[in-house]
Amino acid sequence: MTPKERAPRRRIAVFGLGYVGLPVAAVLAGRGFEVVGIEVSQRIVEIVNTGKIHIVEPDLDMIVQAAVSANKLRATLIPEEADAYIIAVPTPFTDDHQPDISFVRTATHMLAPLLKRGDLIILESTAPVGTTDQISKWIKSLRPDLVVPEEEGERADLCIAHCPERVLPGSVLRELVDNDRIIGGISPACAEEAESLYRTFVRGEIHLTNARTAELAKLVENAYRDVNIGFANELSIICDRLSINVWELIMLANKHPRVNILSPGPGVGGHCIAVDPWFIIAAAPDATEIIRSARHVNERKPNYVFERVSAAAARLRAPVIACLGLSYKADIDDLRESPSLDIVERLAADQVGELLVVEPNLKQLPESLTGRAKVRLTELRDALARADIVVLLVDHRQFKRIDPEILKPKITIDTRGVWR
Ligand code: SAJ
Repeated sequence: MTPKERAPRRRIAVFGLGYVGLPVAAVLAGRGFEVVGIEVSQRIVEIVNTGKIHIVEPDLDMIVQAAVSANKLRATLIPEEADAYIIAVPTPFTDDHQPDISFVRTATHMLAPLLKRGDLIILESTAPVGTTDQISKWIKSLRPDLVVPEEEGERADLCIAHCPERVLPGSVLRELVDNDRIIGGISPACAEEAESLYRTFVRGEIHLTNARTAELAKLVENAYRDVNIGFANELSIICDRLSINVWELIMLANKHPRVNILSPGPGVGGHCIAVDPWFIIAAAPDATEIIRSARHVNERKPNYVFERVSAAAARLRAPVIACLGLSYKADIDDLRESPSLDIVERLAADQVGELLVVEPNLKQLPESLTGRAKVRLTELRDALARADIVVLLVDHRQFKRIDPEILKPKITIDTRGVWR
């Protein structure tokens, strides 16, 4: 079906109202589409339908509230018919680092019975190479009455494309609109159809390609960042050995016009950078030496920090340790794959001292730390007053404002270079 033959798209169903799906749904609703979010969590459905949000993300609450009040956005547990379907569900990995696309499969099975000629299906979730083709294959078997797109095939009943999300948690709404986008269609016509929808809210350039290239491009963006951070983390360990300040070193090296080293930290967290490189490794295990090594360097960094803190604590009789931050990065509440949480869990398990955990974005400790003796969520001021050792794990804005005088008598371990 050509664009001229079909009615304009008005209704959009977004599968998954998480860190990606909810902002996309709200932004599309703000452009006048009738958007329904399909969620497996009853709690999230209820929160969104009251115009509220279940994550910490600047300004998202305002646009969700506006979209729900205008009756342009609602959430439901049961899939509903639409003109375009956007899949924004998690794509985690299994225990042995193999990609798990079962949520994509479930979403495809949920939307397949609702499909009609002219519909558009977009995969936003980061996914291993071949997932978009796989969606097409699933639909082909579930709906033999519809012609699915094949490469170069222009006369299909459906359009299927991959528009990998690129937003940075903490700046999602700005990046959703301003970032360039890559759109990979199963056929060129699919890419163009997806582009016409994304053009309604994307101000950045939109680059069209095939689905497999778009899938790998997204994985490569995150693997590139992981390799660069791995390099910085390796430098931080070398510098500790040589008694050189790694922050000064990187700042100086970056004065070269063609050098841009990222920052070391306690490790790499989040649901993307710590996960996506494994999708490339799984696809080409014997050809991914650099990507794999960077993963290993970054995965080992929390243990390195843990050992530094343990060594400092071992020198004191009853050490009180302030652990500043639990989230995987600054100014958000997301704990997924968080190296800071990993470090605090290890310190708690080893009972290296009394742990005063400061996390301004959480109201209570995560389950893994609840009920542990000598671990409690503490206000920043109280933690700084009592601690012998202050470990900065996340560069939250509250921690950047700490008066250096307060820290002077204490042992400080600054994993982010905030107090350099
Ligand atoms: N980190 C460092 N040093 C740095 C930068 C980051 O240690 O110099 C750490 C952070 O503290 C964090 C982790 O890396 O633990 C990842 O944080 P991040 O800010 O680099 O990235 P994410 O995971 O929040 O978002 C990334 C982004 N990808 C790229 O920048 C290439 C975002 O654009 C993607 O949309 C997102 O992954 C995603 O969903 O894939």
